[in-house]
Amino acid sequence: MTSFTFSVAEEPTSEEIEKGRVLFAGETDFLKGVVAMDGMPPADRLEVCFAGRSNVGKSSLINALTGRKALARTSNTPGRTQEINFFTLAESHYLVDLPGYGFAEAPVAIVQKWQRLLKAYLSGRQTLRRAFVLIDSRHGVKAVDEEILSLLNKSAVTFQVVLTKTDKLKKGELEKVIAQVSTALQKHPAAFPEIVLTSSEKGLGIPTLRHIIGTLV
Ligand SMILES: Nc1nc2c(ncn2[C@@H]2O[C@H](COP(=O)(O)OP(=O)(O)O)[C@@H](O)[C@H]2O)c(=O)[nH]1
Ligand SMILES: [Mg+2]
Repeated sequence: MTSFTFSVAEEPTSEEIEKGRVLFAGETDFLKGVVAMDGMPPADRLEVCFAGRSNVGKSSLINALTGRKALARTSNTPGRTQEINFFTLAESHYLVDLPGYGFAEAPVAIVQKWQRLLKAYLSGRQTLRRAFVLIDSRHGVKAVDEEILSLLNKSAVTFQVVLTKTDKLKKGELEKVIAQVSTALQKHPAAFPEIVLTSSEKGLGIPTLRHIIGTLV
């Protein structure tokens, strides 16, 4: 079996940071929440999506990227949103907030509906350039994450792991979780070999992520 090496995404240069900043300084708006494929907006621009278990910090990350405090609603009540939420970024991008998973109390029917919609979205969206899979840096890759990782791997969408809430960790702990994530990603060849470390609270890694999104074509 081929072995992949995962590294931490490099700090962008000041020029690259500026480009990312300019992109994300563009107007951002909530476009629509989608519950079925026929509700998707036209695939007429570059698209990235964000996936992660409930409470991982997905809404906070989208808010931090766009500099909008309440664009994607953040809340302490996990598992509420079962819609795929589309946000416009400038005239050129869609940012897509996928429904959170791993909410133990969700009824089976809801989970199945989520899986069907997600599968259809991930395999059928021509303009989807990258999926960011958010992993809580305190927990690493858990069994609940494996399903989305496998789904992404099968759908041939390049995905990149973003560690969230790194402000909650000490340096030694961060290195351990990076190693754990790298090991867990070995069996998923569609994984992009760079991990992004972020803290929405402290703004860490936000310019890096903006830069990464800005370089996708
Ligand atoms: N310390 C810290 N807390 C965070 C960070 N990002 C999110 N949170 C908290 O984690 C909880 C869940 O965040 P939210 O963005 O709603 O998660 P979502 O369910 O994945 O959309 C909230 O209480 C946030 O304030 C972060 O970078 N650092
Ligand atoms: Mg959310």
